[in-house]
Amino acid sequence: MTTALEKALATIVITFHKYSGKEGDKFKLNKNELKELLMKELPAFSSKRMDPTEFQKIMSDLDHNKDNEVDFQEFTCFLACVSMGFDEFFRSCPKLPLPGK
Ligand SMILES: [Ca+2]
Repeated sequence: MTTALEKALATIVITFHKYSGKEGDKFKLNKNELKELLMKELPAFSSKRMDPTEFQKIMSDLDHNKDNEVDFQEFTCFLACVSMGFDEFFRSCPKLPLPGK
């Protein structure tokens, strides 16, 4: 049996590789791949923030080791930050939305 959390972890890995495998180093996201991932997989997060200057800032914030690519570790740091934002948001809700409900 797979739990919701296990599925979520698998989804993170699968989603990363779905985009990282498109161009160049298949284990890292380049600018194009990161942009596509954000627009398709996190539209609420990316919709208003994707002008070239803002995107360059996001890319540079995520790219800790400054190799112009976002590896899985850098990506999961970003997801941790997004998760913390979600946590703060849901604390103000009377009831947490549970998977499958
Ligand atoms: Ca990097």
